Amino acid sequence: MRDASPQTIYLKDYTPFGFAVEDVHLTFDLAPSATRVTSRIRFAPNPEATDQTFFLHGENLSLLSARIDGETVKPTITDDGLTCEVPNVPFTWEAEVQIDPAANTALEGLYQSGGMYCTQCEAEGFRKITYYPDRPDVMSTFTVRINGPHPVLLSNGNPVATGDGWAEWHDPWPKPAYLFALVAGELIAHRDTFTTMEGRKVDLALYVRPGDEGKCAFGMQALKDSMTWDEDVYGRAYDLDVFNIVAVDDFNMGAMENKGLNIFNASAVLASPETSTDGNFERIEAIIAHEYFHNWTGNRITCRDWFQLCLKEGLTVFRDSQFTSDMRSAPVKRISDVIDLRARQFPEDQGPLAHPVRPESFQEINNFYTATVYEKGAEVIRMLKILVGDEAYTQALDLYFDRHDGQACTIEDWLHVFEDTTGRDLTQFKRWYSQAGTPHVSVEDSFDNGTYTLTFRQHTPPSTATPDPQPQVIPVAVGLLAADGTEAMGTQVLELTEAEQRFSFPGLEAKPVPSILRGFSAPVVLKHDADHAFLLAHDTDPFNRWEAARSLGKASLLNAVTEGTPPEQSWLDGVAGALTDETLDPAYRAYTLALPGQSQLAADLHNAGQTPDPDALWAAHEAHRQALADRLDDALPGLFASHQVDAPYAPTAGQSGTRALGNAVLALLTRQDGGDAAQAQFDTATNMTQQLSALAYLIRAGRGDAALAKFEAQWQHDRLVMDKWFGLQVMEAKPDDAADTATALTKHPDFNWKNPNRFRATLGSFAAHHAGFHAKDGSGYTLLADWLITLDPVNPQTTARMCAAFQTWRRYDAIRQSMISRELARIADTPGLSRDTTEMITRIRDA
Ligand code: B3K
Ligand code: ZN
Repeated sequence: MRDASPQTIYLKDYTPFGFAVEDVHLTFDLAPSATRVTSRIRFAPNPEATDQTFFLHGENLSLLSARIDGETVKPTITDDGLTCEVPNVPFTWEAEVQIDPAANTALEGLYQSGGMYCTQCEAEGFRKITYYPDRPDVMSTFTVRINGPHPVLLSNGNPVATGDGWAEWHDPWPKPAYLFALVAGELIAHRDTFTTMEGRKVDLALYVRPGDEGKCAFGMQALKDSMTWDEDVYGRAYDLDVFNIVAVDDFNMGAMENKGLNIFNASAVLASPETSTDGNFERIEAIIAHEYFHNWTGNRITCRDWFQLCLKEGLTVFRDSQFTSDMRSAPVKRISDVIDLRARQFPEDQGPLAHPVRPESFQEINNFYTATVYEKGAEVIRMLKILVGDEAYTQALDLYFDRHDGQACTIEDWLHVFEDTTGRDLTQFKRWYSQAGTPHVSVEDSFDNGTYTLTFRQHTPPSTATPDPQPQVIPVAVGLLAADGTEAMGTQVLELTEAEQRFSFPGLEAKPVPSILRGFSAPVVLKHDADHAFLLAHDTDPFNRWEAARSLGKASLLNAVTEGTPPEQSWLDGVAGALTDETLDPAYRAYTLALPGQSQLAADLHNAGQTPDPDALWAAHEAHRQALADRLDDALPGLFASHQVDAPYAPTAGQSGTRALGNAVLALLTRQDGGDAAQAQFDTATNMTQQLSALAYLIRAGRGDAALAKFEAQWQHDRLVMDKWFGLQVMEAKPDDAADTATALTKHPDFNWKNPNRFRATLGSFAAHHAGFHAKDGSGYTLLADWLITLDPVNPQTTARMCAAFQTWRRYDAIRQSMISRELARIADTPGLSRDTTEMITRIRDA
């Protein structure tokens, strides 16, 4: 049972641990309900520490025995660890504890999934395995012996020896405990090898449950591509003899970068054309790259404390986005990253959960694995690269790896390498790490005597986390277009540092049309009355060209909601023009068709001082899609036919772009033909991308029942495909039916709510259904709250994460607010509520 009043931890209170750990030996005797963990750890007093208290973290452990230098000791045990008298010279600590992996439903520490044993230790799960200084600045080598009857016994590092019923592993690279991992089970290995640029031959293996061996090839190729890319682009080679990945069905997030033994949610690694969509393939490639890249940015150089989480996560997200841009299309990747940033990070930054990229306090660190730390953290690095230039970025990174290899570092260390490389003072830039909130940048322009002037104003709305935000360093990439659409000035990066700043461009013949924030050069809200139709037709910057279509669509939708106007001609014409422009990449054209999400439109209305009506937003979306279908009516069958892939399925950028556009057109066509083309596609589909999109449109058209039944019969045996079946029905439900659909699915015999993937597929999809979740009668709020209350005692991490569905509650009308408030109170008052969920609900209610 957790503390009634959880403790708040502050960045400013950091002190080093009183002891260094020289090496760690662990022995595991595996048994489902009574696993024995024996530890032998060499400690030495840390001369740099002022506090020499010997405190070891430990939670839910039964201590069977403890010895110091062979003598039995009796430590003082509390809920969160133990203290003990120790000598002030190096000594050996030995302990034996017993744990219960079979009862571990929180999926943190050592637990069981589908008959196998696996671990998740980041951030603070190792303390559920044995007593240890479970903090990232304590790094050590580990030797692990596993005794168990399973054919596969894995841990970090290199294999040392193995025998009947046991295996021993040694990890020569000092690491914090959060990177510890162990896996045991009846697993099948998909093997390959990779030779590094240093000539080291690495044995690669992807371990899966029997039956999944046909879904490994793509992940393995992605791993090899990642290894090559990190050598080519960052000069970083792999450093062990083996690299293992294990797929696990029950996992709280995507994957985990444990040294030499990455553990993956099965959904983030298993792929086949029949069972995975193009989007799944791209996500898998990115996650494999992300976890692999952590080997240098996270593992070799780790974080001093959890406040520095963005040091590894922001950088690694940035690196995986560079990888995807290189492997696929850079403009398309940028567009999808910005869509994601606006959908997930902006609401966080503009609501009660706002926190700086480097937070200054927390109660439960798992609650800070956020879009702000990850995605805004990556944007900050992207800005830094824009500001210092590509060459200096490469030099700074080389210095970072050189200077800090083997260390646990801070954001200060990170910024110093840039200051030392470039001579730049990054004091003001550092505000990106310390201030919460999204800066709003407004622009005015004037033209006088051949000189064009842009005036920028930046303002960050205050938040509880940052009540008095100061101006930030904002790189604004700007280009100027002449009236005939040619470029009057190529892209220049302007550096905003003041609240108000002016930039002049002399020597122009006529007033140009500005293209501002090209490539989305900073994570800000841009307020600018641009000539979107002109930019959509002429901008040479692919991001801003897409952004122009987006802005037209947004304006048309917002006018429809506030003024009741029909979809605007400029948007219809612009999108029709882009859609039929064969010079543009199909994937890009598909993005041009997509409307800004209803939740984002709700945020826009709220920011403009209005109260969003979810039903009106739904209706506006529908009207816009219908208007587009009508506008393109004649062209749709031809466009559909010309965007089909004849070649055998491959998850390449080219093929998936063609399918994305073909399916975006099919969505419109379904509105015109009642679903005949979608039915035909469903009946003949040979890959999941085509099958699932056709199914979605059939549901939308109100004729999905037979297809849903057929899909279920076809895929009942496949957990990951059935997650899609659960999710899609909720996503595609009409607002009035969404809660009933979700409720009915929770009664389905295959609704295993303790499995995070299935829970998220059903309830997560429901919370993301804007009009369904915000149904007028409050049924959506009650449904989600009921399930959060049910899940919390079983899996606090997944529960706490999903509480974020309520973070936008202050946007809505008084009646909805009071209904949400009641549900938040009901969750908060639940006896024994976890620290994770308590912190989230408190933050959401307080602001
Ligand atoms: N580092 C892990 C996330 C751990 C989350 C702990 N609640 C995966 C990643 O970012 O690569
Ligand atoms: Zn990561």
